[in-house]
Amino acid sequence: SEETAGKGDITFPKGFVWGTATASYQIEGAVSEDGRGPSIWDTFSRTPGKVVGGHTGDVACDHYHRYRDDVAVMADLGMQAYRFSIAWPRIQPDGSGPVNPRGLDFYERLVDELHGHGITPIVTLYHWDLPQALEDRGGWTSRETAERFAEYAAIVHGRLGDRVETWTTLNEPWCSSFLGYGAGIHAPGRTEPGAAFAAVHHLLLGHGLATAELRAAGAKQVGITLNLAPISGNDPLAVAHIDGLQNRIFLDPVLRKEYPADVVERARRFTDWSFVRDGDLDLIGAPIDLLGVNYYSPTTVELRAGQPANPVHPGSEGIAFVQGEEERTAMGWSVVPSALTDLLVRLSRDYPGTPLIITENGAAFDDVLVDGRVADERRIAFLDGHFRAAHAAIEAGADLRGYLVWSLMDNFEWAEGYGKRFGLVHVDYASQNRVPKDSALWYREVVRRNGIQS
Ligand code: GBH
Repeated sequence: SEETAGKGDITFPKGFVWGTATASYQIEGAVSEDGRGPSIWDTFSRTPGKVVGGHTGDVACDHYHRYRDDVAVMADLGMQAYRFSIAWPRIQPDGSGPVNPRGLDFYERLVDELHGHGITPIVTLYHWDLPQALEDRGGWTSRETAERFAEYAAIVHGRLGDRVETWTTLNEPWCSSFLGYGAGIHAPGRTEPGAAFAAVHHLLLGHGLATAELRAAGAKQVGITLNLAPISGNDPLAVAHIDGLQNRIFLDPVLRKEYPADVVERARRFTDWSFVRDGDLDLIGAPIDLLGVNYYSPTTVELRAGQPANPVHPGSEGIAFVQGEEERTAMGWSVVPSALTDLLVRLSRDYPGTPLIITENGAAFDDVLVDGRVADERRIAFLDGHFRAAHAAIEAGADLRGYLVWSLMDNFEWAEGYGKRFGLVHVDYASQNRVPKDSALWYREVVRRNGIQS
């Protein structure tokens, strides 16, 4: 009650949704089971030198076989929602044509298990595991991939549409395009800036075409998840440059039906944008019900003569990326909770009218399992700070509907392999034992109270 509320207490709006998130290739394993075809991440992770330690997702958390246990863990933790992704190569092993019913069966079992425990499923249709057969025909640099993606979306909705209300099309198209086709840090490992811009457009077109399919099929809520970062710095043009490449190149087409003119202009040295056709932006900018925000860390830039381009931001010569004295996670990312407030407030100011949900936020730390316990107080402090920052944004008027922590459990951290642990639940990769960390038990209380009691 008001009387007993302490000074540092915060309570979220009624109906605020709490949960966790994962992605198919990072947790499932079972890469050649039940008719799954190869994805670009199978190929990439098996290419020497691409992933730390030569790790692959072949076994990962073995979630494909242990999903019942994992749902039980979520239920024990009082989770209300679970965001997971569907592996396209399980549904269409060749990326197009014949459907593999055993792939759909798995996700139907998972969704039913979630409902059986009162947990709301939130489906991501694409979290980076493109069928290799489509990459062989150009991947996201090809318009065809966008069209195939829409067909795949319709197939999945056809099976799960009666039991899944919330759909997001893509996870972080920035990573797929700029890390995958521009910098080569992610699959498919191409290093061509021009290809990265073509991938941006075809990913967004895929989102638009899939959204149309989902709408036609009667999907209740449709959205997209972007990895957004507040950009700051002492030079407004440098800030605008990186903000354009990181944030506006996705936000503006989806929420304003246009590419930002300054980004289009600067990218002309890499592409003539001829892949953008009449009508594409109307599809891409069709209304969405929910914008998923993945937030990890802010970016600070400054002008520095002679600075070579950062390969993840084509054309960024002369701009240096700097970090302050803030605490860093095991990934080396600065911990700045206030930047989350800034980001959410900026989104509601610049792109009003679209409800927001945090589809990922979390951190990797050097966790150790001692006597069956992980005392991850740094993760508790991280989440406490970011939950408070989200609450401050709501108080400032942001329409934030929920918060999904990355991640339910330790998993395959892409190019970093298994060494980086983002989980609320510890995974022993030898035994596949799951142990909720102290942060998971702390989070259970936050969810139970719909807030923090300090
Ligand atoms: C998300 O990516 C993914 O959706 C998820 O699968 C992944 O496991 C999780 O986050 C943790 O990484 O690289 O120094 O310039 C987030 C990817 C994180 C990429 C922040 C850009 C900027 C810091 N982004 N990163 S840096």
